[in-house]
Amino acid sequence: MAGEPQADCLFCKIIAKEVPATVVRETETTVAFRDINPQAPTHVLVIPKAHYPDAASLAAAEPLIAADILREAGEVAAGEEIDGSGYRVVFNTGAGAGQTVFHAHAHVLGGRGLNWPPG
Ligand code: IU
Repeated sequence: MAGEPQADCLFCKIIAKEVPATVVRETETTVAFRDINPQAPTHVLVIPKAHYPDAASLAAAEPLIAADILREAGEVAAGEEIDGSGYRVVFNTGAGAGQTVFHAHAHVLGGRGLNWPPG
């Protein structure tokens, strides 16, 4: 069923605490944890507990949870004290855009200068 945990999904395993992660925030619908390969001093992933392969399919099926992801991204930025200096929220969507884990996730990046356009 849509949104159900997937046995072969790494992020579903992190939600189930079968795979360790450094969790910084958790709500009824989301988990935020530090990226294992940080690209900035703050690099946190915010994921829905429901399994959807990318942000667009999450937003189509569960718009309130998609909104939770955006609100939590802001809470992470405030908690990391990068909200004042600026931060970036990124949803890589599709392999061609660099998506490697097909469970929707927002990257929250900050703590250094961020160039535009991104690579
Ligand atoms: P992407 O947008 O799908 O490429 O992002 C996936 C991220 O998941 C990437 O930045 C990885 O470093 C990160 N990650 C992780 O934090 N822990 C893991 O065990 C694995 C990937 I595999």
